[in-house]
Amino acid sequence: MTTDSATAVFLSQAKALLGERAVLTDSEGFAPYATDWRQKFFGRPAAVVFPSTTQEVAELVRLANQQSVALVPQGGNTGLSGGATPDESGRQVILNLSRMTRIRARDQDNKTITVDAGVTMQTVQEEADRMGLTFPLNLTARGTATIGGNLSTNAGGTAVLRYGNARALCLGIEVVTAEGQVWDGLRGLRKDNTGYDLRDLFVGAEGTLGIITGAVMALHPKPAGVMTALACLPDPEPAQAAARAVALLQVAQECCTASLTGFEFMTPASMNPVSDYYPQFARPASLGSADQSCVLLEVSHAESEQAATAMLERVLDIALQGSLVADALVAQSLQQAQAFWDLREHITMAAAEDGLQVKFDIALPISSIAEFCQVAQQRLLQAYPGIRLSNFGHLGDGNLHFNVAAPAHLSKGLDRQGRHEAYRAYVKANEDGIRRIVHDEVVARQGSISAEHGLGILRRDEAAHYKSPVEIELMRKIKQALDPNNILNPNKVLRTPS
Ligand code: FAD
Ligand code: 2HG
Ligand code: ZN
Repeated sequence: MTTDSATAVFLSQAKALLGERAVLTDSEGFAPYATDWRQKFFGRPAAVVFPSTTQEVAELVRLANQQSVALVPQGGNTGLSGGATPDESGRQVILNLSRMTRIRARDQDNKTITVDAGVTMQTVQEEADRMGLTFPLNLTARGTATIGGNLSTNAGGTAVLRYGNARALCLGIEVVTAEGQVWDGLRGLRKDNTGYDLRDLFVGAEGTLGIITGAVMALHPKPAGVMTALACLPDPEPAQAAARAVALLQVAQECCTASLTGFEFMTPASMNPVSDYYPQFARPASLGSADQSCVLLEVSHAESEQAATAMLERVLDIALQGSLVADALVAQSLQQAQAFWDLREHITMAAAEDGLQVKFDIALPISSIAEFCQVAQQRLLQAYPGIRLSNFGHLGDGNLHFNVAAPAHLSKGLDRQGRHEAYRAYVKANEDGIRRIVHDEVVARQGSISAEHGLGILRRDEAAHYKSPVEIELMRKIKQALDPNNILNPNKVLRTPS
């Protein structure tokens, strides 16, 4: 039997199982599923299937395994590494979990919530809020990104500094294995040392080892007061500003300890597109000058808003006196705090509106950030004159999005479409070289080439380049043991051996 006829058998079985409406085979409807959020990767699936229960997922995987049909798990399709995009063979089937939206249990005393994998991050945040608690995992795509996707990418976001990433907030999971068995690991325990940590194997596996169908997530008490400030740094030179931001981070951590819940760095090149394409979310005109970088600080206090304000003001006083900060605004209302976050959260959207970039998601020891920024910036500008270095990110976690945008002059006189084509062509021609410079400098400082977005297809080969053969071999052995027929998201994370 050829793979194509195997796919046809699988699809007729899938239709019998789920009903015709839950199996999309009309290629005209593929667009939202076959391409990634950035429109960098374009796949051609055989179909998109939409199960709504764990049992349906298990049956689908069992059938796919029988027919050797490759499945590409997908949640909200907001991933930034191409992990949820099928290849161009026309044979892979997208297994989209967005119809699995049940809240399975709310446990106030244990401070946990148990959800289907297709529940969005925002829904969990809202449920937690109704329980008088908080679900602190937070990122801009919260309305679409799913808990299954968050766990599979081990997502980070803007509160990792205090609460950890998706892995740290996950107490238990339910998984459908590559053979279609269901592993019920939905334990809500904070401690559990009973052998190999299977949960943590599936978290961050980007759908290559199993399908996450449910999860128990940890909730936290709500802080009584949350205060936000936007500070601008004196240095017009972005690498120096990064050094200054690191110094500010040290002060903020000393003053606030665990109450520091957000510390986001933004260079002018990252904020300028927000002014251009989302002027309503631009940086406040009254704060510093347009060539200065900013830091968004958030402090959460268990006692009161006054206590949070006092803490934040102390940090800013010390910073202003020590010339770490040129100017700062402490949010005077929830609306103003939201405006500061809107600026930060629209960087990715504005960048996408500007055109394709070379995206980075690097992690470094905090102590190396300043020197890294200086060296990487110098090397990049020398090799690629005119590029715009749109550096921003979760500096408090040592995680920067050291993104590179094409030279602006390439779009002179062009309309939006022309600009997008010109920048796409530039990225295509130069991406490999740009990535090599940045990632060589990252790895030279014991950093990571992906802090929170994962490898997917984007960084798969680079991971193989930088990781030791021992590490890659161990990863291959795990993949072989858990997915012997290579039907789960093949060729992602690890290249399928030819
Ligand atoms: P998808 O994109 O659908 O899938 C991502 C990966 O997980 C794929 O490999 C897929 O195969 C796999 N997968 C999905 N669901 C399952 C499942 N149930 N079982 C097994 N495998 C599965 N990420 C951050 O970490 N921090 C940020 O601050 C951040 N900000 C973002 C801002 C914007 C504007 C956008 C568009 C994205 C941002 N992201 C960020 C990236 C993205 O939102 C996260 O990676 C998110 O966790 C992906 O969730 P998803 O449901 O969309 O997953
Ligand atoms: C963020 O921190 C996301 O906003 C997206 O991780 C980063 O656009 C990016 O490169
Ligand atoms: Zn990020």
